[in-house]
Amino acid sequence: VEASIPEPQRDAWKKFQAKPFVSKDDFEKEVVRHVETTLARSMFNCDETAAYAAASLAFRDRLITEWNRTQQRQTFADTKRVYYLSLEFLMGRALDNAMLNVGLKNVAKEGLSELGFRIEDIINQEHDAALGNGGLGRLAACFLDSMASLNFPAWGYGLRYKYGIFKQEIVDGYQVEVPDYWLDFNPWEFPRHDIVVDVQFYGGVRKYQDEVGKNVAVWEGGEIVKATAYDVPIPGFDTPTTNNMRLWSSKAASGEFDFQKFNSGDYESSVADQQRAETISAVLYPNDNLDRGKELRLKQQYFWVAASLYDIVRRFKKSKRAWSEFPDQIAIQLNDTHPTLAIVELQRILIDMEGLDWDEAWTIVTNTFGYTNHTVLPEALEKWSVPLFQNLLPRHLQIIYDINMFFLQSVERKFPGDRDMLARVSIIEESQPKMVRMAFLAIVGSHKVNGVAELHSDLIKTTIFKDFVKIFGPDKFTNVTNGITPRRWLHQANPRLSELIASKTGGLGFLKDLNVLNELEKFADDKAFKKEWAEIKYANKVRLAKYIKSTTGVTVNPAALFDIQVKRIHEYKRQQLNIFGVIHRYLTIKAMTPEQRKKLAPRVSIFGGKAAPGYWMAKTIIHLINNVGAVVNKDPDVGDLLKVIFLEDYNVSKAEIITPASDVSEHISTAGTEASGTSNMKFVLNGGLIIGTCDGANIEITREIGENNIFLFGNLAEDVEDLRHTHNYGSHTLDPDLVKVFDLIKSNAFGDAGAFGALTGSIEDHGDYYLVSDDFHSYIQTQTLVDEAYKNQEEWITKTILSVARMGFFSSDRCINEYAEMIWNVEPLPVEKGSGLGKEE
Ligand code: GPV
Repeated sequence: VEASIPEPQRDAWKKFQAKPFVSKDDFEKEVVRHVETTLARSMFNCDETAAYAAASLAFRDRLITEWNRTQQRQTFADTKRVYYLSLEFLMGRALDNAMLNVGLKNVAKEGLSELGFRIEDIINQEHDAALGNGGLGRLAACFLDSMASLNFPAWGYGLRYKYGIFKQEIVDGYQVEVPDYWLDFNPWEFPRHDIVVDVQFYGGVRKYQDEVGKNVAVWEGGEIVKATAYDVPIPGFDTPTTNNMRLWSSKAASGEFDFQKFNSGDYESSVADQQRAETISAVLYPNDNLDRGKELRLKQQYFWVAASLYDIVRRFKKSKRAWSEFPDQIAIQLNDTHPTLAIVELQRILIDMEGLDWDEAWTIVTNTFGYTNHTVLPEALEKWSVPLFQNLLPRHLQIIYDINMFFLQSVERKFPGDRDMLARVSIIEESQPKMVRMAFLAIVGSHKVNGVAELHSDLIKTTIFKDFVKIFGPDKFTNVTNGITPRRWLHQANPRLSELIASKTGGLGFLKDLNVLNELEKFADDKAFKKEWAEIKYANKVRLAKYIKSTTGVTVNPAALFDIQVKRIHEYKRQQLNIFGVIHRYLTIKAMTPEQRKKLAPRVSIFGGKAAPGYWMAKTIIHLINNVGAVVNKDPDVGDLLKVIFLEDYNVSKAEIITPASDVSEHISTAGTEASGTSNMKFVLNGGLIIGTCDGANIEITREIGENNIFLFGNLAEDVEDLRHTHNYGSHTLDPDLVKVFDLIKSNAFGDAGAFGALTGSIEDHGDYYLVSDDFHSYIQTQTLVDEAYKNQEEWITKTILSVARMGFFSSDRCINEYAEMIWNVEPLPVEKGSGLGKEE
């Protein structure tokens, strides 16, 4: 029931409408009010936690006012909306972002200072919202920022995990996982206890013919779990548009607990039911680029998809439009295959609940969805066992079989008699047990499929989805190269650099049109500019050096070359190549004369990243890095020339400190394995150079910034398959320098070598699938070039300025505009800068 206030009473509402604060005084008033009322504290009892809480609540109130207006404006305009379905949103902290996006950070800074606090300390109180694993989740967060900043009517839909990605502790060199309970105090979410959706699981399907002979399917029985909405406002930068991220939380259908069971004395099991339902949204699966096929994960997926689609369809039905207009009003983007069930769920709603014909419904479905693929790694491609599916979602399995039948019939018409083709492209894999191939279902049910960088989009067309290009034609497949939001990854993470750029390019306009950075080219040889530029890099390195000292106890020299690799630990990302290279450097230093040592550029090798808890090889790599650090960092022969640091618990807020402090960063995946990578973009945008393979977005970064400004090495994607074949069926001799590294490890130089046997063995004895040995020589040589180039600081600085100047392409704003035009067919809803927006700049 809509509870709209009648016309005559609305004047009172308008008179007292909430007004977002703009001035410092009004901000302080809000903070004091929240301290004294919301938090029930006072000036005698206000620590930094309380000040953080009050400042956040003040900004939250402000955001929610704009959120309300935005939603009203979008509903009234009734234009097409985008729904971005993602199981991960790696948002990081919200306060700093909110202050900068509404343009009131200086107001808040002065206000907090008058109230007795330093803004940095307050910002640091916030717990990261870490509802994601890595690049895929952070991409979703950057996209939300861009969609709001560009005024697109767009919502994100996800799960409100009680536990985000685990916190990583390093104990004796090993990774230990600690649960991340982040909801203790979260001012950024609004529980919507009025928005609750029933989600059904299990049960069975009854089929019959109705009076007019139509086939009807009824999904009945089973159990119901309730989905409650929690809304998180997403403020755009320098615009009032404030979009919504809606996260679903699960609860048992009977509320607190089952009163019937309770009354019949079965108290324990009624509480147990409750617990079981809440398990669905309890924890984020900590795997990156890996599918484990667990039932609870499928439950999460359906729970989230069913609640989101119910919500979307409910909103559409209020408009009283014909169903055929659904795709004109709604675009749904599937962030990887995780939400692919949405395709089946919409078809089910249309045919089972709304009574549409199959074909009519299917046209609507396929015109609504777009699917983004983020990997070609076979172990990451989702498959669900048919028996598991049959049990959990019996009606959906039937619909999948029907979708597959109609699809295979169309393939048969196009390629008559090609049985192999039918077997290859079938959505159902005829294995034991049979499996549902989610990527194939996503392709068949979407109108566009995109990869996330040019090489990757080419690879999916020529490898894993080759047959589908033949079936649907090449136009169904497209590329949208990833991007990052310059608001967080430049303005927020690197305020001094942002300020310098603003002073030379006429204000903060570059944050809305990143191509404006081009204007920096003319300063690439400007002495005074270069000096300021270098000073900022140095200051950022000092900041990181302090952080390293305080967290690891190791002193590093900020004048050394900072070489950083931070990302999820994965064999394909090849942190092992990096650490073997470090060991090689250690051997080289040990063999040098004191004179030779004087000529070497001091280096700090910095690693960070989490390993999936069940990924033993990744954990072994972490262990080796830490053990190498323990030896190298206290070796008097080495001193400042080499330090090896592993930063614990890498996350978004730490990335904001780490990224601006690199001289070089490493993006060294085996060619053809990293779909895009996005931290490569962040590092270059912050004035760091890259050492990288010809993989993912590295290739396009090279094209944009010029090959003189990047250190590329290693085998090409096109040669990887042959090399692997040679390893397995030809001769496989290891690189001699790598053999020396292995010999040192085996001499127990870094602790009991037994601990690293699986790692060295994967390369020596098990085919070296990731081509570590093949690329080792080229990697070492390129690192030597880095050493040499760093000695010429003048040229180095010029390279970094030119690189930053040419990074405009990698704004996530460019990405979102491409999605909007090529996939979603949506327009922004422009909005005049109304009252209430901060007018700082
Ligand atoms: I599939 N990605 C990720 O972070 N987790 C996953 O489970 C899968 C993909 C990443 C890719 O590995 C990156 O190359 C890419 O830049 C990122 O998704 C965003 O597209």
